[in-house]
Amino acid sequence: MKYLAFGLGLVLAASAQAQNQTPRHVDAPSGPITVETVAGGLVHPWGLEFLPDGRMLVTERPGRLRIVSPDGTVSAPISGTPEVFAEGQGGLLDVTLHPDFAANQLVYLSFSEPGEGGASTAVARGRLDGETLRDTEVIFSQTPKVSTNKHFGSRIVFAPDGTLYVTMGDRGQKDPAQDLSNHIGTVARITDDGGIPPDNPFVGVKGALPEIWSYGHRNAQGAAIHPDTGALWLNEHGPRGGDEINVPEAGRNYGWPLVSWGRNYSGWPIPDPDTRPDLASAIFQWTPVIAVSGMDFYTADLFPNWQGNVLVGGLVSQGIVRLTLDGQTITDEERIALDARVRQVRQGPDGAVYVITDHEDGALLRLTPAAR
Ligand SMILES: [Ca+2]
Repeated sequence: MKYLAFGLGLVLAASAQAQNQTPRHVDAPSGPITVETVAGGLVHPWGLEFLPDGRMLVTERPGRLRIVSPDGTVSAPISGTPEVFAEGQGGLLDVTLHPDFAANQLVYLSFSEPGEGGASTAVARGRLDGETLRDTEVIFSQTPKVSTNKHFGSRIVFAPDGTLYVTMGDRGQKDPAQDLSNHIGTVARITDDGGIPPDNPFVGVKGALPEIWSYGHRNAQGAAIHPDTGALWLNEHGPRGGDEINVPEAGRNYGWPLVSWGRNYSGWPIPDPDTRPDLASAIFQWTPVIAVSGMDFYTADLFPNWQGNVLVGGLVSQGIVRLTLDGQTITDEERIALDARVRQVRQGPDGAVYVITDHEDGALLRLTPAAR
């Protein structure tokens, strides 16, 4: 009994500490930043979206969707979410709102869908009603399903024209990323109900799947729409070396596994050169890798010097990277250390930068400028 009481005391002390965490300061190269923990105790959080009322939707990879209030209150899991394949890198992944959410309450989720042959990336949508998703339906499934548990990609972002981009990984299969008869290693572009936009590049092309927007991607886990051009930008993991930022154009081939700035982890050579004139090249690459995940453009006033920059998360680099742009040219790079695996980085409606840390005890962080 004595042992039990001692154990319980420790648990209480630990959770009390987590609730009262004081903001910390990070001395970034461009100035000090205040980092607050909005909510902790999230299990491998992956996706983050802002509701119009100021609350936030956060996915947990094992298969839960939660609502986090600005005061840090975390809801019970939202019911009505799809069954997920929660192994390895798989599970409940990204979340986004329909552009007309205020009228239709539609929430979109990407996830690893179990099924015949293994699992694949899929997109479901449902209508948020309190803490329930109603009429949840799967509107897109990557084909084929395969038995690996990695490289699901899986960011979902709506374009200004109302179509939905779905980034997908190569599922560890490599060569099929060059084969247009499957969705392996592609970005798909679909309508809000999973249909095919008639102006997709491979509509009517024999042997190609009509959802495909671009291909030759290895594992794109960050994506955002450029605020001025409306174009999709994404980042994708390289192998040993060669994390990339790409600006995928309709129908183009981004090269994996034909070319890469990286080398494979074991035995399997990637031919030189790093890119070829017949393939679309990345606009930026990191070697050694930062293990890219998450992306957003910064357009708010709170960090005036960050306006027009792109923010990228790093799992291995344990922080965010702020890139200054001139068109599609990266002119400066700042590394902001957060000492945690960053899965997603988003600008919030208040102009603060929100960060999801992907750990067993993961967190939702809020970054604001600190007084010098
Ligand atoms: Ca590439």
